[in-house]
Amino acid sequence: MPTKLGTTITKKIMEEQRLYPSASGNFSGMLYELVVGLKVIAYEVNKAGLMGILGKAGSSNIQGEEQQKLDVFANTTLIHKMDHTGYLAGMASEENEDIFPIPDRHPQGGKYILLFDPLDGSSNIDVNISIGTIFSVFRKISDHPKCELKDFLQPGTQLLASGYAVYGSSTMFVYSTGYGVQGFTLDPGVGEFILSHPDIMTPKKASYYSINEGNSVNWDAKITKLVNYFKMDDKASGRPLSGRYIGSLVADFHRNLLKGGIFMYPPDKKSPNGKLRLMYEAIPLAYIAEQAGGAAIDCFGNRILDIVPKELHQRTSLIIGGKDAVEQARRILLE
Ligand code: P6P
Repeated sequence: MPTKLGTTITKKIMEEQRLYPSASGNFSGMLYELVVGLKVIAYEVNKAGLMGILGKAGSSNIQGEEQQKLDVFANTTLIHKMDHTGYLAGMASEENEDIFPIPDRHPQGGKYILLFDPLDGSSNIDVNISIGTIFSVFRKISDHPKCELKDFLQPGTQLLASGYAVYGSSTMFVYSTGYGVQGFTLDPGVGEFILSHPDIMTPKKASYYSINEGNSVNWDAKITKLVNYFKMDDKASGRPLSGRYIGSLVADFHRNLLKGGIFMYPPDKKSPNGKLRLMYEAIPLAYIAEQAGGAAIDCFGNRILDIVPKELHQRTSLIIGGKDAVEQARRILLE
């Protein structure tokens, strides 16, 4: 009896395309190409330790952060995988300063805009801690044939899709096109992403809180009060929560999404506007969180998806996770 392969991502993308009778198939095609790029990154990440591509690349990104060899590989892979598909008008990467309009030598007229953090948490690569790729897709809104900055500086409410790959004990691909959150696990033998976590809903009850407590000396009093709230002993409300923080946003977010939790990266003296990137980290994950029944705000209580970006590499504070815990955080921060 042949083993049942299960629902492939190709099948799921086609199912969602059928929800749009007039769909051209370009959006599906763009997602297929992106998934292939993620498989290439997963393959490289999973054998990095054997192929001498761990370690520093000897360069820095636009953020001034030291790049790992795999950062550069992942970034290059996504750009070269996606630039000639004809589906995109342009791309932007957390690793690069400017937007990347599709070069004239490639098919023009793409309707979609792709943004990505090619390898989030890459400082964890050399110690075999899970890392990930985060992406988001918008529709091109500018009239000019070539994409413009305004095509990228759209609020999360305009997202067509977002998601992430997490390269861990297995490689998972989690995404949403607005019809809930679907989780796929890569079957390395077949090379296919198989639907393993259909219609993910994040538990209302948080089990974990995630924050870098090493920054506590730099927090303001409200943040300290907020963190202490989740650490307080109050069995009736399921507290204290367990602390879990591995310094890899995708991995911390993914665990909390599945098990119930809240991730917080507040502003501090080192990062007065917050450390995380609005376009490349906060918005795509906020979309996933809300599609899974959760919530995402900044430390002023603003809904992340409502924030209209002003700069491509804008930073933000982030509180993201189960709706009850995020609402509790908003209450404490705004009292
Ligand atoms: P810290 C990785 O560099 C990253 O952008 C996120 O993946 C992660 O959550 C955060 O920074 C970790 O930052 O300051 O706690 O090391």
